[in-house]
Amino acid sequence: MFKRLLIANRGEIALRVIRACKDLKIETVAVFSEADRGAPWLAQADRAVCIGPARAEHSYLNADAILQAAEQTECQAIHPGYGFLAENALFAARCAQHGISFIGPGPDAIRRMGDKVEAKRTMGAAGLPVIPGSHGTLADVDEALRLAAEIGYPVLLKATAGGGGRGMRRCDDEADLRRAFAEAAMEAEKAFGNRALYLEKFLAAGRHVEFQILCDAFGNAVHLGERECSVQRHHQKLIEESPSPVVDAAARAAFGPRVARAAVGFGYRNAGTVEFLRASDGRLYFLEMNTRIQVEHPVTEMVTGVDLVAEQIRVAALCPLALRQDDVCFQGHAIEFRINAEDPDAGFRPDPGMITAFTPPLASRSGVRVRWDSAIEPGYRIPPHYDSLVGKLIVHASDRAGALQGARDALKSLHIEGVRTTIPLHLRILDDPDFRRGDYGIAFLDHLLKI
Ligand code: MV4
Repeated sequence: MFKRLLIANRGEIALRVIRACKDLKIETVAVFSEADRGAPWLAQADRAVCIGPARAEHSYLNADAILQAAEQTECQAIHPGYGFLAENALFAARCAQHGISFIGPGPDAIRRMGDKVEAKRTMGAAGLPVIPGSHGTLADVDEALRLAAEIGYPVLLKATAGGGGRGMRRCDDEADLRRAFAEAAMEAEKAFGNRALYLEKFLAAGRHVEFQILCDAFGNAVHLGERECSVQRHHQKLIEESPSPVVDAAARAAFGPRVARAAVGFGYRNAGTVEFLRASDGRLYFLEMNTRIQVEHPVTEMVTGVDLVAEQIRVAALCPLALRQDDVCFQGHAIEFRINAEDPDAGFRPDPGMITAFTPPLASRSGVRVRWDSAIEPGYRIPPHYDSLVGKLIVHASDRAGALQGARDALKSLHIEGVRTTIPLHLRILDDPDFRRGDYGIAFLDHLLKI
């Protein structure tokens, strides 16, 4: 096992990684930008090193500064968390060149899944269902028009180098597609430095269902079930739950192992998430793979009892998975609420500033477990330079109804003063009849907010 590990991240996920390291008896080195000097999570690490100014490009995205900090403090591994350098193949390769273990998959796997056309080809070849569309990138608008006529409108133009919904264009007819093609290519060039596009049949009224997998360096893999992540706005998830209200035990047991095998098939290792669009006919179609630990990993941890971050570190240290598929049991229901410092009444504009008062959430009933993943405390000033997540409330109970009940109590017991937060919006969602029935898709939140 590693003796010392550097955490190349901040906030709640930095604290989450520090906790896993404490359990594994690994020393921790935290890095921080000047905006995060004296931040609460830094005191939990064995050491903290400043890596540059507030702007992320000069600190949390500064590979040179992070590698230098890791070498100076003699760290054997770097955990990237999520965001920042977590899915940067070049950074993973540079860690290897420095003899440092990157806690994640190898650079080739990161690169392959970062190219959305290559990811789709890989997963399709591995037997996962993919959405009908172009086989590879489109040479020009004429190829797009020919293909769209074949598969039928509406279609969706996607950027090969995009992902997470960035650079997508829905086209309802030929005129739409003619207009959108050049624009989308230009936007993709500007945003990702790659103008390549591909095309798919547009599937309406879908749900976002993602499977968690865990693979070691020896070709062993397990799946840890799915998460339902359809409550989102502008591709920012707000609520995630496991199990999905629409995936039963038989579907999970049939589909999960296929997902895990597909990842082993191209040499994947470490934790990963495979995203699917669940169409209105109930079929799951591969969308993309995220080669990192995700914000919403705690719902899976609460349902399976597996410490995903500790497992990430173990498999990176070349420990074989101690867990076989038969050992993974799914118990009860977990739901996560992202508490962001945002104003839901102002288009979710970030609302950074001082937390003047703070009371953590409580579990008020027996049979309900509450987890609060956060690095805030009273008097903490949320800097304006990073994302607006201030904490994640995760609630577990024996069934979904119990989890929703416990969630309402917990959200009401959680007090954050000084900044606007998403807490009132969560309470409103909890009261929505469609949400309560589990009858919601990716359009749910947009509809709720328009009323
Ligand atoms: C789609 C789709 C409908 N049809 N592809 C958005 C994020 C990216 N991973 C893929 N996305 C979508 N791809 C086809 N062929 C609808 C979406 C989509 C979506 C997917 C998951 C979660 C939220 C979403 C919100 C809007 C659109």
